[in-house]
Amino acid sequence: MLRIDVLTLFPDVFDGFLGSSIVARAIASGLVQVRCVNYRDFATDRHRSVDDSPFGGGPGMVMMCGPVFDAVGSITRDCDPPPSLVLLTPQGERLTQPMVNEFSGERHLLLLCGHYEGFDERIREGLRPREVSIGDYVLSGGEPAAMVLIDALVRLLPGALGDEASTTEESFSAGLLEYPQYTKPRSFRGMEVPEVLLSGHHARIEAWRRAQSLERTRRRRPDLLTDANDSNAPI
Ligand code: JBB
Repeated sequence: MLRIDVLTLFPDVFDGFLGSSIVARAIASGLVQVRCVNYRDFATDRHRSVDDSPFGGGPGMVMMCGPVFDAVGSITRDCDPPPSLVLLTPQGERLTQPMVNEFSGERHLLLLCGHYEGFDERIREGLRPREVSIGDYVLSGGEPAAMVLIDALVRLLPGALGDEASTTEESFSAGLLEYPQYTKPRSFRGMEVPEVLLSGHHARIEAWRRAQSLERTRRRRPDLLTDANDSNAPI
């Protein structure tokens, strides 16, 4: 059983995600446990502050050390071995499938989601978390990034995907984009399903799909076809 703790100022944001489809089933099957903990429960002043203005001035607020260290301490206290800490931040290493594969081998992860203008630097200095970014765009908080990581991770846990999904993944030529897919009806508003898919000729269908995958990958994501990216192949 993989254990994932999430530190966040907005635990409710995870409710719909954790209650849905593959993640919900993995939790129900005991493959993974996900607990969300609010930093605010570790605030110490009467306003339950978790952020304050930056030394040196400037706009916005910064996540304070106290509630973050105390929250991490309270989760880590009884843990042997201690969890691997992951800080979601635009300053992090880009999330890739090989990185997700690595995380899926961990027993216990503690994800730290930030808000405001970021974290007091001593949180990085004192906790030495692995810093992870899901991409170069501005988010309001680390929660969407944490959900991306959890989703990618849970799919790799043995038994997390039903028969349907795992079959799809098996047939997916590793590291290529998916080929075009069609379902009923054969004709829709003048658009037809390619004849080869209706032929029942399995070898020809396989060849067509392979060619479509390659061509689509070459056009849209040529970066996926370079040798340097061999290890980026999903599963
Ligand atoms: C957040 C996306 C963190 O670590 C930083 C930083 C800068 C701005 C905001 C935040 C916290 S919210 S986490 C991932 C956005 O540099």
